[in-house]
Amino acid sequence: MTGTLITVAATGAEADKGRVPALPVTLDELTETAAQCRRAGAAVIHVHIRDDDAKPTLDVGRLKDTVAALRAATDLVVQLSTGGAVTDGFDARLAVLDAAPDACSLTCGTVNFGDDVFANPWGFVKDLYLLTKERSVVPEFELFDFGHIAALHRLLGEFGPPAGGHVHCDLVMGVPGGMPGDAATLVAAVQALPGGATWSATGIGRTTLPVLFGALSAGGHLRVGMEDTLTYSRGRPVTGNAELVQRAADLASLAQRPPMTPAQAREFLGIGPPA
Ligand code: KMH
Ligand code: ZN
Repeated sequence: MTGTLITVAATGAEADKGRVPALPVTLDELTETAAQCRRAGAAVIHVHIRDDDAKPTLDVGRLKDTVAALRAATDLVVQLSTGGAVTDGFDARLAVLDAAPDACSLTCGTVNFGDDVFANPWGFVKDLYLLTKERSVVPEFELFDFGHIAALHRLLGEFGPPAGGHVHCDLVMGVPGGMPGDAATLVAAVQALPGGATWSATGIGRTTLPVLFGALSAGGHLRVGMEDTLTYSRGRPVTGNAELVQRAADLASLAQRPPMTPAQAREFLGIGPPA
């Protein structure tokens, strides 16, 4: 059994800074959060950025500055979101790779997303996958529902293995409109993954803990962070990303699978040394 890969999804595109003051939205806040989360046990940071008004943006110049600042502040694997916000267009989402991150998210299908739709039609998924291979950016396959797993099989069957040669997935569970965040669903999803694939899981909102415990017991890895969860326990807002990482690291250690270092994570995911 390997150690546990812990990814922190620190900001997301949905939470409102006005309502959630602890959300890291400036570059300084993000690098400070990254350093704290590294100390707490994170090995990968999943990154969404905000503009000067704290609104989500995919501005490539800002993304480049963010990648550089995170690399200067930490040795974390930098995984940029290509999902962005539900309002972002496909061209802007493809252009995220111009910022030359270590890794990126790659959602394998469309899903209802609360009252919105997170659009990932096959043509876009295919174009993004081919671009990750061309640019040698290691994708993490984001799976919000079972149809996304079918699309992942098709992607690998038609276009071969990803950059780095290893398939790592993230089960994003408990999104209103996606698969539920419970143990039975988690086990069924894991059984449907391509052979040899590794996986992390994250549960949105109140599904955080069931999914975390389920993933640890099923041999998976963990994603936590304020993109996915804004309360630490019932009625108690999260004070910052680091306490979510610390809780995940403590539970992983209790499960005899302590957190991987970023160097171990790079080897595990097929990502080369830091640029
Ligand atoms: N913000 C969601 C619409 C990703 O980062 O790749 C999409 C998302 C997935 O967060
Ligand atoms: Zn995201």
